[in-house]
Amino acid sequence: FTEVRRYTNAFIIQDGKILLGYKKRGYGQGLWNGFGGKVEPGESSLQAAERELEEEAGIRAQLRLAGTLFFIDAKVPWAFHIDIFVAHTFTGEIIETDEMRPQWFCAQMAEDTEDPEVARLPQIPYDRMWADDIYWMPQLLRDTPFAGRMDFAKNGTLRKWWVAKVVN
Ligand code: 6U4
Ligand code: NA
Ligand code: NA
Repeated sequence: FTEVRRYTNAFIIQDGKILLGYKKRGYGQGLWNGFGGKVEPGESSLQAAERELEEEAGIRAQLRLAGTLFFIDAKVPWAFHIDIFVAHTFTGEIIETDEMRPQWFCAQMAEDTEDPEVARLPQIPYDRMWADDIYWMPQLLRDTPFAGRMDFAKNGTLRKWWVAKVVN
């Protein structure tokens, strides 16, 4: 590959639940993920993340950088630099869009869940998410800054990865 392309991915984590979207089209179709997309020319990744969250889920939030990931996918001739953002509050009404079907998931261990409504939510569907997500989602849920690197093979399997905590 000869290019790096910048992307964003944003999660709302609130009261023991996490908002994910089912990707209805394009790259990662059929997987659950945060809301996000390409950073446009002239935008910061924060601006892009807030714009994409509104475009894909209909809501606005003051996002904060939670982590940074660098992916290589043997099927794609560029590398992905993805900034992961989080917010604990948002404004507006969550809506389904052409690209994403939003849904809340339980973001706690069952034994930690006191709110019965949260306990009834489905668990985070790691088996229907990008294979790397299970390695950094715990850091995101714990509010630990993280960085990572993942290599996907042509057949879609995760060949190599690491995730580390950012300490300063
Ligand atoms: P268009 O259709 O051009 O508007 P856009 O919404 O800008 O597309 P899209 O949806 O293709 O971009 O962005 C890809 C999304 O997939 C970004 O949110 C980043 C995310 N993504 C890509 N590889 C990922 C991976 N391995 N793990 C992960 N998210 C990934 O969790
Ligand atoms: Na997108
Ligand atoms: Na876009």
